[in-house]
Amino acid sequence: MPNLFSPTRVGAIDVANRVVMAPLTRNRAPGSVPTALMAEYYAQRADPDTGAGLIVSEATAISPQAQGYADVPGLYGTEQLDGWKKVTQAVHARGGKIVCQLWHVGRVSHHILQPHNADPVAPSAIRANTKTYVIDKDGSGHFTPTSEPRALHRHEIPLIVHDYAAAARNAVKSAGFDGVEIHGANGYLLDQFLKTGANQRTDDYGGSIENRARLTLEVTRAVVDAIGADRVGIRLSPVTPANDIVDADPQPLFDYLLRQLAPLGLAYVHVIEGATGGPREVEGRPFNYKKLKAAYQKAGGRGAWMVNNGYDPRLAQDAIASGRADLVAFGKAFICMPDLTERMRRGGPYQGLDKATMYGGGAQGYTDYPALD
Ligand code: 8OZ
Repeated sequence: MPNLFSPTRVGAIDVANRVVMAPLTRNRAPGSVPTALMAEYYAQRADPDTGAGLIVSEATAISPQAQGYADVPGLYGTEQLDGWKKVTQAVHARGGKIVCQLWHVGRVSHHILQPHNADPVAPSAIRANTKTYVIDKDGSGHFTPTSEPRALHRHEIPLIVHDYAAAARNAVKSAGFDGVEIHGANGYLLDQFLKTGANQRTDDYGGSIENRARLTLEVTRAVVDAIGADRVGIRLSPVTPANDIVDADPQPLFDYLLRQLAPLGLAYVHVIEGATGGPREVEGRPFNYKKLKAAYQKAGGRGAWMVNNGYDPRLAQDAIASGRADLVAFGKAFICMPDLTERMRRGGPYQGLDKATMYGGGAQGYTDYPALD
């Protein structure tokens, strides 16, 4: 029977344990370029004996337009790729594995973060009632409401699909990542197209479930064509309210999406259960994850099933031992415990998170959380 500490295969990637470091936005990449400090941070969590079997990088912009927060990294410029190369080399030197999370924020942005101060793009011109993170001229960072988006023209959509594929190629071929994770969750561009609350298009990307799922499927196929399915995962959040997103009827939408993804042969599917970073049950938004997984597998979906959100060591161990999941991703716990896997093996001790240093800043609250002796 597998447990949290048993090795497995995630597509083409051999992992030493079932403990995954979830993608975590930290806003420590000035000018979108990954730094040496970031390499140290990821390397601290990459040891296959004490840390993550697999690291999913913080969300990374696939293009300038894809950016929605200050000081998040990108994956489209030479300097960015050189910066990431240092990160992946540091992780691999410790024996770890790391995939890059491919990100387009869509409407969750601010015009001051966009090329030529443009309005952020979205399926429809509906503002998200949420905040983004900007840095003022004096260097102080703060959260501010997103700006009004504009609806994408039909002819712009293939360019975005192309940007995802190019970023995936950059990640694997230039930056040395073991694979990529498509960010289809948390109210960003792909989730905006999927869900009725943000998508009111009247063309073939809006309306029916088939139409709303079209962009996510086109992006996934393009990324698979670029780097091979066995190095591609996708993250989804069927009922999260994050970034003001909602769907009128998420179960048939996600059951359909997973049935369509199944034949592609992805390395893994990563599901956020409930409200991202919050309760595992969302009031008024029931969802059957078991049914979702069954729909995927019945349609031929193999690959690993990764779960996330509110897992404690016991719930995680149960999920693996019962076969309900193959991998469990931990976010906040990996910020404050670089050796989380070793701590779970020993049954503790666990240490807490300093929320004040989550977004922006330097080494404090980033690379200075102590490991066990
Ligand atoms: C927290 C702050 C900014 C971005 C996500 C990429 O929710 C994020 C994110 C989280 O997926």
